Amino acid sequence: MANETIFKRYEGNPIIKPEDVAGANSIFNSAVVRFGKGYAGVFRVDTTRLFSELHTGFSDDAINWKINEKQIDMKGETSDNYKVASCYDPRVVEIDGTYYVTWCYYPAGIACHIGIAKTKDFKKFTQITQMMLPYNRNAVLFPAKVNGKFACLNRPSDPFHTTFGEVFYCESDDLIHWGNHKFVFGATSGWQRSKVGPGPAPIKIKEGWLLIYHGVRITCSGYVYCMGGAILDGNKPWKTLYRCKEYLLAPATTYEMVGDVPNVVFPTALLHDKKTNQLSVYYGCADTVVGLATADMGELIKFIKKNS
Ligand code: BMA
Repeated sequence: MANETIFKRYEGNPIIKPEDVAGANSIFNSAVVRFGKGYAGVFRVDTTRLFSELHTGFSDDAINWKINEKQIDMKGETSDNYKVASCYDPRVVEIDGTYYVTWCYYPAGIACHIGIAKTKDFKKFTQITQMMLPYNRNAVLFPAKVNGKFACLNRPSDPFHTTFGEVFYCESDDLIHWGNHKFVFGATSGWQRSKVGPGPAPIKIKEGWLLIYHGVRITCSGYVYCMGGAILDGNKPWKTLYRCKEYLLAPATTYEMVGDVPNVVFPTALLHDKKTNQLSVYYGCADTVVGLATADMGELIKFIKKNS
């Protein structure tokens, strides 16, 4: 299929559609992880009011999903405005048996920023804090502590459809107080000439951390979102060792090019099958549905290094 080099689209795409949940306008930019004998996820469901909600979902095979019709009932001291805050673009990561969800939301007017919550069972969710000050639109935790601290990649923003975007790193001892912010990388040229932001949680590899991210170019008729890949240093993840010049996936199918927001490939989750070394990336398509694409991890790492 068009523009596939390393990642190949799943032939049954899109795997999740709005008709999978009553009252949904669109389901996209969602996060899935391994959970028990199967898989669980936190899904961005935009309702027919065009209000964004976080819903849980479960699957035996990571392809066929049953998504909850009700939004997650968030507990915790900082969750007062959760239900009225339009919550979107979740990422989920497991650290030592606890699952952490980070997402963007608007608990105060137009000030988008980041919430963080934890769960062990995908039934009870407790918000830990509002982890980033406005304006920030994307945050994802590393799946393990880095130098003894929790670590996070994020993308500072503005209140609107930000024309800029760079990846930053920060760390925390307790998941509440975040600091020691560091610039990781910014926009360059071509498909990633306008802005970049972190995608799914990075995966630890021999060379460091494998990061899948989104890159945007602004064109005469709007923003075009593609997927890219980089390898960050293992101990100093703010140092970029390799960054692929080629995109890994660009909008080319009807479901990626046509939807509420055309021309969007927005990666938010990545599963690694250690037995087969296969990577499965879950990505939002045109802000309307969820797509799946797979790649061999060894091939991908070779490709990123060769085209860096
Ligand atoms: C980003 C986020 C995503 C969305 C994308 C394209 O800034 O808002 O939710 O997929 O824009 O519209």
